[in-house]
Amino acid sequence: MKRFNLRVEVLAMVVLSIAGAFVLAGCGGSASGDDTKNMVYGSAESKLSMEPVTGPLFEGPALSIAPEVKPAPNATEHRVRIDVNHAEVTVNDTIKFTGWFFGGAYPGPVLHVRQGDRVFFKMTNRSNETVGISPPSPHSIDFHAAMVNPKDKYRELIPGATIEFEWTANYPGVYMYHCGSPAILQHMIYGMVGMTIVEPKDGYPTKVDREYALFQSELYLARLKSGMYVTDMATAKKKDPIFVCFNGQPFRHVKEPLKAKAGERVRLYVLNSGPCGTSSFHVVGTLFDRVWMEGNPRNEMRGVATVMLPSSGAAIVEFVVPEKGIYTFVDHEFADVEAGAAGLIDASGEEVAMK
Ligand SMILES: [Cu+2]
Repeated sequence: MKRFNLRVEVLAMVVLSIAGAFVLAGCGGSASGDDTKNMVYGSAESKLSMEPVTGPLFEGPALSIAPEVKPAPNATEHRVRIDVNHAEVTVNDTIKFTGWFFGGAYPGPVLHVRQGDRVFFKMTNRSNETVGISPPSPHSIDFHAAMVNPKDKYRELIPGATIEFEWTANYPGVYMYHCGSPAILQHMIYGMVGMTIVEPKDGYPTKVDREYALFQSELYLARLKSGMYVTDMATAKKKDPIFVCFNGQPFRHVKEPLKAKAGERVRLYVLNSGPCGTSSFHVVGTLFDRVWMEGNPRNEMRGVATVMLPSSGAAIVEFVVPEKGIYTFVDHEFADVEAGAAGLIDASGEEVAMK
């Protein structure tokens, strides 16, 4: 009898295991189904021209300047222009340097679209407009959010040249774009970096009260005898930045805190541009309720204190402001905090009811 029971139990376990495996396989099938079926591969060859361009350095409703994240336009096709220029940029009260920029901004404009959208992109290398500031130079763009032939779409533009190409945002996420002209390190430390946000087709699974873009990047500068500052490849090669910035300046958001209220849910699109170091992103006084690595909600972690971002890596982090206060965000690699990688979220004002 005892033996019979044992056999029944073993049999039952085998049946349950097989049934469980079928259930899991079914779930797994839907959870990890073939995303690539709905993706768009291939696009028309890029077009080059030499027509003179005037007007603003960036154009398109899908673009905004960090920390602002404008909503993705309600369209499935986006006309986007981001031109390259050379200009002087202010680092802090005493330091300026001549950099190379996308859309005249450091970091370049945030491009915000939805998964499946088509981007019709146009870029002119306008470095020939400011010969007095800095010699013209070839430039290019590399969108990490795109899946295209780099040899065609990411080709180098001589000064004055324009490129047009299109790409489809296949994956939701937060992705870097940067100049890919050699030496890439040089073009990146000159300031040729920016962020693309691709929202999931059906939106995010959470609703937030505030959202901000935080773009971390390193500056490598040397002081000349004249007192001027210039970009410095020697310290870049040693990975020894003079400044580490959120949104283009060291300690920028200490001077200009991001606003929130106690009780609110805040979403940060955090990208570590590098180009040489990692970021250990942390907000003092709270835990991340959601972390979506690379900005894709399928790559989810919960209850996270610190998120590790490689060079060019990103995450969306969300948290609830637990009570009134001022919350500091940092790269928890504290040498980077000394160099400027810290900012504030000011939630000292009125509070709202927790949802
Ligand atoms: Cu460049």
